[in-house]
Amino acid sequence: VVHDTWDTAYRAPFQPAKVGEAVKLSIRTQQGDVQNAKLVLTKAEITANGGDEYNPDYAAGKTVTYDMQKTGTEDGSDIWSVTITPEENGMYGYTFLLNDMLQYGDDARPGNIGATALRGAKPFQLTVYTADYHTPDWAKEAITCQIFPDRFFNGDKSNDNARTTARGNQPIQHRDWNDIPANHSKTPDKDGDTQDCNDFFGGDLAGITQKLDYLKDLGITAIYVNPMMSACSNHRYDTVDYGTIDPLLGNMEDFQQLVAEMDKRGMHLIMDGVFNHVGDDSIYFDRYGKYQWVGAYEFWSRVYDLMNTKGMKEAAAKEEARKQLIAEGQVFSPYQWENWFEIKNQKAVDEMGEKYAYHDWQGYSSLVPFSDKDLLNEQSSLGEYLLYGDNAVITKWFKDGLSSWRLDVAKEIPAEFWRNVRKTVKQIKTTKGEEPLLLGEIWQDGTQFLTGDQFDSVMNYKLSFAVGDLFLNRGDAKAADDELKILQQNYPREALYDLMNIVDSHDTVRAIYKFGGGQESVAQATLKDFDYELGKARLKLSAAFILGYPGMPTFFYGDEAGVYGSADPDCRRTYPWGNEDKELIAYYKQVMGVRNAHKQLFAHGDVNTLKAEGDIFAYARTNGSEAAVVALNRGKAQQVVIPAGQFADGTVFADALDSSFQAAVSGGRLVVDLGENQARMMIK
Ligand code: ARE
Ligand code: CA
Repeated sequence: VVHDTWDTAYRAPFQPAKVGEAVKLSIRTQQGDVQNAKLVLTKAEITANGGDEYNPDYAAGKTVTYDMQKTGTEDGSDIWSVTITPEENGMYGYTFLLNDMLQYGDDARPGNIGATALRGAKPFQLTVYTADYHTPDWAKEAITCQIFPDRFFNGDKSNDNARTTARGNQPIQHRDWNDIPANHSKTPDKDGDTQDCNDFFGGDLAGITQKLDYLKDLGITAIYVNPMMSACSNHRYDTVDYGTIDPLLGNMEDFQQLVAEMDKRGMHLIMDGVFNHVGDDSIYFDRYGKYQWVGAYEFWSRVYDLMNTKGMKEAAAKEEARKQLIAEGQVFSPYQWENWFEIKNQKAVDEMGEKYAYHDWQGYSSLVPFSDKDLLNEQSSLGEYLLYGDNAVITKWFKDGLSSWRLDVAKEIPAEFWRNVRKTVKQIKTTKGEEPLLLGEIWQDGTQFLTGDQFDSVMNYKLSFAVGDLFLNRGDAKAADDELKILQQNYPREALYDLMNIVDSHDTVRAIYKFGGGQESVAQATLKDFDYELGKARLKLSAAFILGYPGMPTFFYGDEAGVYGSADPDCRRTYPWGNEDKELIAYYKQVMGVRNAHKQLFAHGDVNTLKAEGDIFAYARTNGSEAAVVALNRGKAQQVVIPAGQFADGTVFADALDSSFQAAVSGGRLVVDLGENQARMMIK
């Protein structure tokens, strides 16, 4: 029995289907073996899978069974086919049922051919997206730099002490720009936490503004800045106030200046939207009782204290105590009325049940998730505040010049909220008069978010694994190509072309360190822990790869300058101003230049793999009359024969990275000399 999702004889189209578009599915069985074949199609329910993962649940979904027709017999096989036209967007799964007893489904190896099973066959995935799904062209055309603001450039020393930090106003710890970040696990704070993240280097928004010409000159057209709203830690995922800029980074004027200067250079700003949790030391939670508004934590502990002192024991007394506190005329934030947060208070648990136990985010007590995600709906003041209200956080920042949100821990927030975010945000234009970009932080397959009703894009960790681990580190170009093919099959083209293509981030080891053989188990990497030159050679390959590929190539600040480091926080070292690897910067500038010089082709053109074998990866980009062939060799020097039958014989490709090299298609092949760890970006 054969069904091959990568072969249009079995599944057409290859790409996801638009709502209302016909999909033809076929299966081949041994001649005479099968008397009837059925297609079992299920639209997945996306449900929380125990913990935090939202996964497709096929068992819970709506199932429709279609009879297949025997359409012919060839080479000893019967061919069965059926054409379906899904009417709703979403993630679908399908299996085949033969003779009403034998199932055939995905065998879980990358892509294509499946396997038979008596029961429980795993469905093949089929993506159906809304007919009007559109993502911003500026993102497809962008080259992005990701900046961790404390570590990029200290442009304003006067703000270095603009605030204290959490836990009863500890002073912030300053470090010398040439130091490396403290290893957090060694510095437990007074609550016994090990993730205090209280070492600061002074980087700020003024610093980014002052270095815009550097970024522009490199070829960067968009900047993704890690959280910059008021917070306590150096990473600022523990939001204190969604409405203000962290004083250590500057103020609203600095923000406006950054945006204005970016505007002048045609650059787009992507900001981190952290809407799953807030900081414990925030105006919303106020664990330390620091703010004028009484936050949720403070409020509920006061309620229970009151119940205690007055000996009020019953459930009804809680309500009484609450009213009494309000009557005392305190300034309450609107937030605790609906109990936005879960409270760490045994009395609360006893009184109201386990639901009110306080859960921190993944064991970090400084991050407090919203207790009840239903409160993100239109009827709640939390929903109002974040999304639906007049000056709601999510829309407000677009008025201030934002072009995009990168949405933190996207899978822990219900899809319904993201649908509403899209509905709201897509009605507004950015201050540049453009379409805003919604980009989710997703590490796994992101299909469920990319069917037209939620995000435009996700962080493409899948590609970083395919290109960085499978191809560049292990030398298995075929395995890498298979992974990329799965993305091409699962993600609608609109999404595929603005994915945030990365090789590393603030959450991973630096790519140069990984490519040079560095191990994550080393907390603070030194040059002895990896091979810098090898790492650098492969880093260059990765840059060429993603600059030639569809999607939004994104670089973590300093990668281009030779910054290395192990896992968080070691990957967040300062940018080495004055001590950069100039040769590496020149290379980045060159490859970015190639993409920017052929923007239409690289941003919008078709892609197809020409060769993916062992150390060699070559792919073509085509767009009307334009064409390019990107060829990479992560092994020893060799002459490579690249199938290029899609181009007419005699077509000449010239390497934009090496003016001395060109090759002409001959007999449907391109013969290309590739040195050790060499990339060529050859333009027709
Ligand atoms: C801090 C310290 C670290 C220290 C750690 C433990 O910085 O040095 O090792 O504590 O002591 C933010 C900060 C982190 C900080 C953390 C807690 O940036 O530095 O760690 O807060 O204070 C999963 C999530 C994904 C998440 C990653 C990190 O699904 O959403 O883990 N990423 C975002 C941000 C982070 C941020 C937060 C979330 C919290 O990008 O920077 O952390 O707001 C698999 C899974 C993924 C998983 C991934 C990585 O592939 O599929 O789900 O991501 O592995 O673990
Ligand atoms: Ca500063």
